[in-house]
Amino acid sequence: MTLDKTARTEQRRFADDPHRPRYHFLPEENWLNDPNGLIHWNGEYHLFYQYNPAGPFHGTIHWGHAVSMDLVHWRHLPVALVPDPGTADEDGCWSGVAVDDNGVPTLIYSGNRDGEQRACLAISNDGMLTWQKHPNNPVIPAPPEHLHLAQYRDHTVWREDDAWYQLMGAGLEGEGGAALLYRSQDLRSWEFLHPLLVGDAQRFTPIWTGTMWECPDFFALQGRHVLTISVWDHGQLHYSAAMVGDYRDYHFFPEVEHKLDYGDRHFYAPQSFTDAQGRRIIFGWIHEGRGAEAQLQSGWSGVMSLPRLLSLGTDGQVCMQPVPELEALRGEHTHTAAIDMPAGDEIVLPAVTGDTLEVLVELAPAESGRCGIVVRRSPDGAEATRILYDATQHQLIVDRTQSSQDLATDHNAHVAPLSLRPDEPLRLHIFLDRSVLEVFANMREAITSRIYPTRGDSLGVALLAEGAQARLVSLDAWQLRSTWEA
Ligand code: DQQ
Repeated sequence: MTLDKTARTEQRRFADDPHRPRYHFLPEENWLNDPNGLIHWNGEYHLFYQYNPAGPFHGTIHWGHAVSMDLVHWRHLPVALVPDPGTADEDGCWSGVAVDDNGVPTLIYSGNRDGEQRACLAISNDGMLTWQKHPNNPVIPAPPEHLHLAQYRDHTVWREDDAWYQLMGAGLEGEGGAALLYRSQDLRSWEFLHPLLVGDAQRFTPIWTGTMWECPDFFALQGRHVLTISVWDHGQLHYSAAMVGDYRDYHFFPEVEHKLDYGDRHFYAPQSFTDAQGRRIIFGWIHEGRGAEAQLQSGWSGVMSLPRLLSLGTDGQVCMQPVPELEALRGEHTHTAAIDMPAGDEIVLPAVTGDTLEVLVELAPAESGRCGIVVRRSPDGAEATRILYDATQHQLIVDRTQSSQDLATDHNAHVAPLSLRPDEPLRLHIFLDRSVLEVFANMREAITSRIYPTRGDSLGVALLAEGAQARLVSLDAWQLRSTWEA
């Protein structure tokens, strides 16, 4: 990342912070939440995000803005949207999207006023450096009258059959989350059509979808349609979910429904976009896993996930993989050849150590027991984060029970269903960036997590088999470079 003077000052300020990521995107300081307005414009990737310049937990939400040529190295740009007193967004510029309106970059976002959110619009005439809000904001002044809405905000907008279409996230009293479909000719005047889909808060299988769907996103993928939502309930952020199915006559017929990432609120409010190469790329907000006081003291909160490429897996589910551009971060490489992993002991890999690592590991599990890899391990094993495949339970687990001796940080395990076929190896692709851990397994599951080891020597990597012998097929590890150095 090329840094201006302010950014350099911030980097010096945080130089001794052992939890601050080195290659994930985050603002120079203070609060980040949802990715917004993702768009590939004139060869540059634009990332807007929910940003609170007053610090974690105080003040109003703005739109931060950054730009990148390669999805990896970002340059901070001036704050894009600031709440304006006396207008529809005076209490915050909440989440939304960017579209190309015949050459004019246009934002649709939720203006927040007096606890209500309404669709607002802003355009840019100078290549997205400054934004002019529409004088008649909000462009959708009120929700549909006949619906009993408990919640109403967030947007996705697309072009179809010579018109613009929009989904707004909602919660219907006594029913569940919903995505409300609107149509417009000009992005400024919107006609409500009907709910594209309504959830059922009383249904718990295959997953529960809560009482409100935040940040709906809707797009075509490999001949099918995907709706992603963020599951909200009475102020609690739960997880992001994906539904895959067919879109016909302005209705959506989902057939497959699953959690998008099993790190729950550590991959929340995701938003995706299509780049010039036709790739569908998604970012999510990686929530903190430590208390409010620790966030206030650190001076920053919230991290953007790595960009992930979306595809449909052989199981019909949405699959996320880190984009190949991330290979640009690779530094020193180590390869570990095949070895047997007897049940019981952890096998420390002395050549692989650090807190900013990419690891590609292939293991042959037994038919029972657990095997995996340990990261951020102190030499005595007192702190350790275990990433394990449980062959009996058919689960991938990020075990955080010993991740930190700071008991005020999250210690629960994250668990994803994962059934390997007979003879199918466990293939883990792991990105460790100090307090951030992103794990991708077998082109199927993802677990994003946060860990806060307290010890400076919690840098070790080890292999682990429990209950049955396993085998390491191969392990490649790279030290990853910081994107914060010029
Ligand atoms: N965050 C935004 C809302 C969205 C929520 C406000 C999801 O627009 O519903 O910052 O994290």
